[in-house]
Order: sequence, then structure tokens, then C-alpha cells
Amino acid sequence: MSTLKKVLAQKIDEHRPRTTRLLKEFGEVSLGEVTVSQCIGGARGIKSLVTDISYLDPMEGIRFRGKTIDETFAALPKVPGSEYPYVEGFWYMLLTGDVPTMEQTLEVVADWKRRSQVPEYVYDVLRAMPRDSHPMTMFSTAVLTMQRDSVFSKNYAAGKFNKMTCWEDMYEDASNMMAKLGPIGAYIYRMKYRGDTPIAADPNLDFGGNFAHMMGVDAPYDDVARMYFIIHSDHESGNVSAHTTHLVASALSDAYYSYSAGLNGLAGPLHGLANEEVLRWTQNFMQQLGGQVPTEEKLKEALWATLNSGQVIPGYGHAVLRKTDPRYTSQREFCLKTPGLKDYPLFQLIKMIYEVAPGVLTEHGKAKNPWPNVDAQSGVIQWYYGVTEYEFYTVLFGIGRALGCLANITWDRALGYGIERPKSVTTPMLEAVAGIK
Ligand code: HAX
Repeated sequence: MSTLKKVLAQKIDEHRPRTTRLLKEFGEVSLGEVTVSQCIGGARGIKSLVTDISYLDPMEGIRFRGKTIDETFAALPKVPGSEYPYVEGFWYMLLTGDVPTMEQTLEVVADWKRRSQVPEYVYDVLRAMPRDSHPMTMFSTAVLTMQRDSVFSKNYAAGKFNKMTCWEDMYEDASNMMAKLGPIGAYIYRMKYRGDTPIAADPNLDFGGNFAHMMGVDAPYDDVARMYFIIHSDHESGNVSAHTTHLVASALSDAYYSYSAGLNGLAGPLHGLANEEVLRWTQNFMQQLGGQVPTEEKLKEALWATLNSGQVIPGYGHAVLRKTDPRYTSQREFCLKTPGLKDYPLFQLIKMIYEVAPGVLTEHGKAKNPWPNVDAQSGVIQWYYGVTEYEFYTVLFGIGRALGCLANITWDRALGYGIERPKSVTTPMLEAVAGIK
């Protein structure tokens, strides 16, 4: 058994009595009330999920296993020659809560390599799809296609389901899938946008390095990939992609069914697709100005025109956050310290939007959070390194998001979280509670 799996098994054994005690002795303790607006408005803020993998503070932003993004980057073992850590070491940390040593990290690197061969039938399915299918449709389909290889589903069908050990099958499925997602994403990219010229994996590279290699993009795109996958990994379990994955898994669906569903949620414009929308909006605007960075006045006008036409300003606002998203800040800092990117006109415009949009949104008075989220900044970096196909950006998000979703559903199984079934009410019931005659 790998060190990661052994440590995870220990952590699960230690954690289980806490969950059992809470449920048995304190199951009736109330966490708060549910209001009519929460009921109609997307269950916003209702405390009804448990995860120890990440926590989102409205003012501070995300912490992964108690660590901010900067602390996470500082703590984890780095890829030689890079300032950024191994994605594989981050996976170890998300699953166990421990910062792995270099040796433990390299064990995961080797383990993922063993698991990374994408079955030929996945490519056959992708190649049979219309070439103009959205890359998220392709990506989600590729994940679903691999369901036939699910260890959990095979064992379940063979009557080998055991509540105490079924997390191990989820862990196997999660690891098998995770190792293949970079290669699948890069394959879709090369097939769809680079004249059908897939690049074979380089067995000497880590997950992030190999992704950059298979995309055919030179350094420092390997660092961009490592940073990108880590910062997009997890944002508590209530966001659409994580919650969908958790919900589907709660029916004992396997990791493939569950994450494919999560990806379909990520593909929505109010969620992961926003990174595509930000760049489209920004570039259309720049094009109207003949490729020039606008004046602040012109930018204000454009932002108001967007709001007045009933559209949202993509990349701004958040359901939980009430300040600038630290995932935005991390990417901004990458741009500011990277020669070339720092003075890149598109980045200049993104910077200017950051100076102007919060004021416009505040004056508009609707959005509870006028500050940028992760998606406001990510497209410009991709564009700069030649990944100019907006549509593909959500696939990158989806590779990163898998880390959080899959770590979460492994723990869901370990702790035996129940099948989800919130209760619905009818409109007359709400009216009655509200005292409407
Ligand atoms: N531009 C214009 N209006 C906005 C807005 C924005 N960026 N953000 C919120 N609003 C509006 C809402 O549409 C809502 O209007 P109505 O009352 O007319 O419905 C009102 O302000 C209150 O919304 P809220 O409570 O502040 O925000 P929600 O929790 O309802 O929604 C969203 C959060 C992220 C979906 C929202 O801010 C939004 O649509 N932002 C733009 C799209 C975006 O950037 N999405 C990516 C979010 C990050 C993420 O999950 N990435 O995957």
C-alpha cells in the first residue's frame, strides 16, 4: 500500500469517531434557520454540508486544509527549478491534511504515472464526436466514458460493498481518474485546435510539467499549469461543481458518474464558464477600440452598457466572498512578476477593470460583492502563452477542480455521509408561513 493510502486510512480511522459522536449525541443541535429567500434563492448560506478539505471565509478567501494559497505554495515540496509545488504533493495534502515530504510527493508522482495511460476507447469516443462540440462536453464525456473501468462499480456489482472499506475503491477511482485528466485535456486541445496533432506524454515530467508538454506550450507554462490547477482545486463543497459531484456520489454513484456531472455544472456561465466570458467581453471591447487600452471613462461606459443590457460583469461577484478573491490576487501577482505579461495590453486592461468595476458595481447597487473572483484574471495568462481558444479555459478549471471534488467524495464515502435529500415546500406553504392570505 502506498504511503498516501496508509496515512489516509489512519486519518480516516481517527476521524470516524468524531463524526459518529456528533451524529449520535448531538444530531438534534440546530445550526440555524432557513429563510424564505434562502429557499427561493439557491439555498445561499444554508449550512448543510460538511468538509474538512477547504474552508471559504467571506473576507479572507479560501484555505486548503487550514492554509491560505500563499502558505500552501510555501509549504509544499517544489518541482526542481520551479517556484511552484507539485500538484501531486497538493493532492496528498488535500486528502490527508499533512504536508508531504519530497519523498512522499515523489511516491504520488510515480503512482500517478502508473495510472496515467488513457484507454484507447476514450480517444475513439472523442474522435467520434462532432469536432465543434464544446470542449467541456468532450471532457465530461471522456470522464463518463471511463466509468466502465470503475473499481467501485465493479466491486459493488460483485456484491463486495462494505461500508467501512468502500472509500478505498473511491480512492482508487479518484487516483486513476486524476492521473488521466491532464493528458485527456491536452489531447482534446491538440485534436480540436492544433490540427489534430496530439503530443505523447513525457514520462520524466510531473503532472503540471507533462500537461504543458502535451499542450505543446513552453515554460513557464508548466508553472502556470501547476498554479492554475492548485488554486482552482477546491472552494468548500457548496459551489455548483463540488456540490453536484457530492450529490451524485451520495447515491453511491462512482467517481466517474459523479465528476462528469460536476463538470456539467462547471460548464455554466455563472460558474466555471465565466473565465471564457471574461476574456470574450474584454477582447470584444478592446477590438471596438481598435486594439487600444481604453480610457477609464470609456471603460466605465462599457461596464454600464453591459449592466444596463441586463448582463452580469463576468468575473465579478461571488456567492460567498465579500472581498477580492485571493485566487485572483495570486494570478495577478504572477502577471506582475512575469516580464512581458506585466506590460501586456490585455493585462493592462484587466488591471484597469479591477480599478473601475468595483465602483461601478457598487453604484449599480445589486451585487453583494463588487470585487473580482478567480475568473476575472485567468484568461489573460492563457492568452499570453498562446492558449487563445476561450472555450478551452473551463477544461483547465475542470482539471484543477477534480482535485477538490475527488478528495471530497473519497472522504464522503469514508465518513458514510448520507444520500442527499433536502425537503421541498410548495409556494402556498411559503405564503402561509409568510402570513400572506
Ligand atoms: N454583474 C452584474 N450583476 C451582478 C453581478 C455582476 N458581476 N454579480 C451579482 N450581480 C447581481 C445578481 O445577478 C443579482 O441580481 P438579481 O437580484 O437581479 O438576481 C444581485 O446582483 C445579487 O446577487 P449576489 O447575491 O451578489 O450574487 P449571487 O450569489 O446571486 O451570484 C454570482 C453569485 C457569482 C453567480 C454572481 O456574482 C455573478 O453572476 N457573477 C458574474 C459571473 C461570474 O463571475 N461567475 C463566476 C463566479 C466564480 C466561480 O464560481 N467560478 O467558477
